[in-house]
Amino acid sequence: MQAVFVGDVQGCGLELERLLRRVRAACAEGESRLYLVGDLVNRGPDSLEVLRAVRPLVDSDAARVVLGNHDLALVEAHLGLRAPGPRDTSRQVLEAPDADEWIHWLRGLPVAETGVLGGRAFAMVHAAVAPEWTLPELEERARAVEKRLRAEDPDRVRSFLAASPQDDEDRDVLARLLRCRGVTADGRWSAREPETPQDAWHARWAKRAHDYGVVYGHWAMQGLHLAPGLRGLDTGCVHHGRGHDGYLTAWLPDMSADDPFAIPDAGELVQVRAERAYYAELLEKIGEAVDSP
Ligand SMILES: [Mn+2]
Repeated sequence: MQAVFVGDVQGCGLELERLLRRVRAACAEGESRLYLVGDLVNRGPDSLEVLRAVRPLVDSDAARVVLGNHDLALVEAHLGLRAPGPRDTSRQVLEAPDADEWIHWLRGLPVAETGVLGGRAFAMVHAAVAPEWTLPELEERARAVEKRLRAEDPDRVRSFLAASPQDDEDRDVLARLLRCRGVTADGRWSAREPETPQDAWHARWAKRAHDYGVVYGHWAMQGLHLAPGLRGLDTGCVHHGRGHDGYLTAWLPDMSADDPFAIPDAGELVQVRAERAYYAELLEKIGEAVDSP
């Protein structure tokens, strides 16, 4: 079965539809399964439509999705832990008549997906893994986080999400998986663009010669990242025009390769250019100055 990894959609429903049409044409010969790196919602115009398009695919096992920080922010807003800001177009999900059900579905999403591509294991996370984690260690930590997100009692979920990462290791793991970009030699991590003495998380991960590859998103300012063992697929569709063009990207690995994460990549990239400058339009609409990256 052909795996199709899709970068951050962020409410770009039109581009997702176009991308899936092109991917279907590319996979006409056989079965495929989509893997979405998370952040289905927010900033773009169609958060609810994207959820409605993706959920049936997940329910029928035609797609797998990991939770992104913008998806989690919806859960937090629903639980009263944060107030949506003017740039948060994903509010439309909270205002939908079936909002409770969407929140329940979102908090049931995994925070890490793992499997095998060709001759190599892989992990898909929204933002990052810790440089030292083996694949079983990642899986163990992810399952612990997911269990807490899926607690039946919303009060338990609320207190988990409100916990300080210093006091609750699972909360720290959740934040790292969904938001990390930089790491330091002493093991600390940050959500910001890395500056000396920090390195990109994947630079330190790559030094460890892991036996698995990582597919991730979350880093539009970095853009497409193709390196041995690593595929970063956030090509900033929703940030089109902020200093560069934005695309929605799909990676179709060569499923017959011993190492589909090798460079040069024998797989295929399918990209759809953003139809409009969604983020600039949004800022204009709410009366904020249009920023550059
Ligand atoms: Mn993100």
